[in-house]
Parts: sequence; structure tokens; C-alpha cells
Amino acid sequence: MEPRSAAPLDTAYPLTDDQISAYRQNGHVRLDGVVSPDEIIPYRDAILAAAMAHNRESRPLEERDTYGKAFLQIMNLWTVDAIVKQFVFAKRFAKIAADLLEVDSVRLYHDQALFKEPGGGHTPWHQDQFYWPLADARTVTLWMPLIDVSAVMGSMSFADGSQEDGFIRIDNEISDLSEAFFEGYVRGKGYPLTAGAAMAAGDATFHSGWTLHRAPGNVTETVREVMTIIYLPADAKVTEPSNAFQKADLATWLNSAAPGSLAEGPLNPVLWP
Ligand SMILES: O=C(O)CCC(=O)C(=O)O
Repeated sequence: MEPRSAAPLDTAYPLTDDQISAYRQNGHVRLDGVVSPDEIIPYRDAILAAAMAHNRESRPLEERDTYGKAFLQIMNLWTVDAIVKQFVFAKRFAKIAADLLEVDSVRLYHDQALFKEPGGGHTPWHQDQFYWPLADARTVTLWMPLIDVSAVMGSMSFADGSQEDGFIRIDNEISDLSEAFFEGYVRGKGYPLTAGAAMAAGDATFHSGWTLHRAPGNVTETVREVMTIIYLPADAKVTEPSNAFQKADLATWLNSAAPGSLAEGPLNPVLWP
């Protein structure tokens, strides 16, 4: 078999001031062509193979709850495959994250493949940082389709500016309840919505940990293959967990770091510079 290889993603993707201020204002920004169609092919193959090898969900869609129907979620694939590691550690992505967060240095929180299956359900409104035991609002997720996706495959929608509200509600994990609550909340606040749109493989959205977001179900016959990477400022600190999810994340992703100490552990290398 040919040894696998992929071109390093280390060249810069310079951001304009407008892109950085759009992110600061709206809590998300879309960046096209972060990875070229040629560059992404070997990475897509590696992420797909690793995700399928490590997926532990085998129940039919109709036996899962709303969260389970939304996507297959396979975490920290950088730890199981060298090509996936090269993707997750790409300096191009980490520099974009540092520029958007307006910090000098970022580290990894974790990665996740999020594959919305054919017939997969909607991703309810939620805030990511509800799950994270972090004392720092400056977090950002790269969300990148590995194949071209149309709007009806489940591309992301955002409530512009909602990141400013921070922690909105204590008991609001991704569920029918979070969908109902945040739908009313977003309407009540009058946030403009950025609707999900078609994206090419290698385009990306970046959203802040407190930005409200959701995605529609996948009505096509094709799996929506998406890879995500979550970045923290290198000096981000851990906070006392405020729910059971944060407690679990602290142990799983942050090496049970003590509240008040740096959010760092063997799984949280500095990726930029
Ligand atoms: O891919 C999805 O449907 C949701 C993704 C998401 O919530 C995230 O990346 O924070």
C-alpha cells in the first residue's frame, strides 16, 4: 500500500480587519477556501476512516434522542491518526484562531468529527461553552465541511451578537428544551440570524463558545462530513465546574486541572505560534 501523506497546512490565511471585526461583533465569521479542494482530499480520507473506525453509535436513528439524531460525534481523532493530527495541528488554522481571538497564542481544547447522517435530525439551538469549565470567554471553534455541503445537509445558523450574553441558563444542554428555550430567547432579543448556506469542502465557519447556533436536519442521501477544532487562548484558566457536563469535560479534556490554574494538560498543546 502507498504510504499516506498530505501537504502540511502551514501557510498563512491572512485575515482582513473586516473579518476580525465581523467576528468580534457577530460572534462568528465565515472564511472561504481555508483549505483548497486539492489539499483537503487526503485529510478527508483520513478523518473519514478514523471517524468510522472510532464511531461507537450503532443504534438506528429512530431509537436515538434529539441530540443523538443530530450527528455522530467522534472526539479527539488527532490522538489516533497521524494525518488527522497534522490537520488538527495545522498552523494555518491556529493562526486564524489566534487572530480572531485577538491573542498571541492558542492551544487545543479538543477536536470532534460531526457527521450528520442522511435523515439525521436538526442540531438544536445551544451554546458550546455551557459544557466547558473555562474562566475565559475567548474560545473559538473551527467548523469545516470535508465535502461540499448544501444548505439542506445541515450547515450552521447563528444568532449574531448572542455571544455577548455569556452564560444564559444553567440547565440547557442540547435538547428539545434548549431548542424551545433559545428559539424564544433569540426572538425576544431580536438577534439577526445568519442562516446556514451551501459551503464547499475546505470553507469554514468560526464561532465563539457563547454564540447561539443550530443546524437543520440532513434531508439528503449524503453524510454531512464536518470536522471541528476548538481553540483556547494559551493563558485560559479553568473554573469551578458549574454542571455535570463541565465536571466530565474537566476530567476528560483538561487532565482534571485545578480551578484557577491554566487550562492545560497533555491533550492541550499550544498550536500557535
Ligand atoms: O455540526 C453541527 O450540527 C453542530 C456543530 C456545533 O454545534 C459546534 O461545532 O459547536
